[in-house]
Amino acid sequence: MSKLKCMLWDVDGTLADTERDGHRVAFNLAFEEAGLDRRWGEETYGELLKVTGGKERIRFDIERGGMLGMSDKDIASLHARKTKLYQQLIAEGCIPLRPGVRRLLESAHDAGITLGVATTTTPAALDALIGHSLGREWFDIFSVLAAGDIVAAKKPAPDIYLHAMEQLGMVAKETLALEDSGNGWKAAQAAGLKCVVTVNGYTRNQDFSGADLVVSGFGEAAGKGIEVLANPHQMTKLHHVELSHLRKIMGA
Ligand code: XBP
Ligand code: MG
Repeated sequence: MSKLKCMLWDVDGTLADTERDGHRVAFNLAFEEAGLDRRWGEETYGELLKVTGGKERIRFDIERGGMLGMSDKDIASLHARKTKLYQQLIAEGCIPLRPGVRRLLESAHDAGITLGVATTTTPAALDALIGHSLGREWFDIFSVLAAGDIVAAKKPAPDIYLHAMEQLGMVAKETLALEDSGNGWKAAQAAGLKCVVTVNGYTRNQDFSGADLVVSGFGEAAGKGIEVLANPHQMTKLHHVELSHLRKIMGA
């Protein structure tokens, strides 16, 4: 009997590379519309990603002197506009799923594994990505969509994972997290979960010590093969990540 009963997926950076060309662009458009002279370049945004949550990221930038004199209400309305602009970008189809994501999701679903989302992003942004990049049927396939302010503390706190598991009635030893960032890995680890990390340009050099597998992507059988950055379960011939590898990580 497999020990892998549930997979909890991070969203930004894991399902799709949404940060640089999605969220960052939407933040900058919102700043421009609001008459603010702040713009987040690609490198600056990479530094700002250490702060999870869009409202929290704006507040952090204000506190370090980026945009002065904004109240919490101003931040909330600026962020609400950013979310609308992000939804429009996603609806235009500018952000595809990362390689192997759909294949792994489908094979897990076919195998009867419970699937859920555990993300920091705003529910409306999550809905846009699911609806446009994955397909509307996934609103029914995912058994939980845990997102944004539903918990008091965002990643790296474990709260969103604990919340998702509670909603599903799942326990940590049967649940695998899929993440792309150091903050996400820390959240999964603190929730007691095993975790596979699929890095991207922003997260490649972050600390994933202790993670169960760190790869450059999930890859595809027909692709050129993934780069394996950490493989503590010593799986051989890892050209792309398959469900069998994830089962092995869970111990079955
Ligand atoms: C990523 C985040 C989010 C997004 C922006 O979360 O930290 O804040 O950058 O989204 P995860 P919002 O990788 O856990 O999905 O502006 O909607 O917060
Ligand atoms: Mg992420």
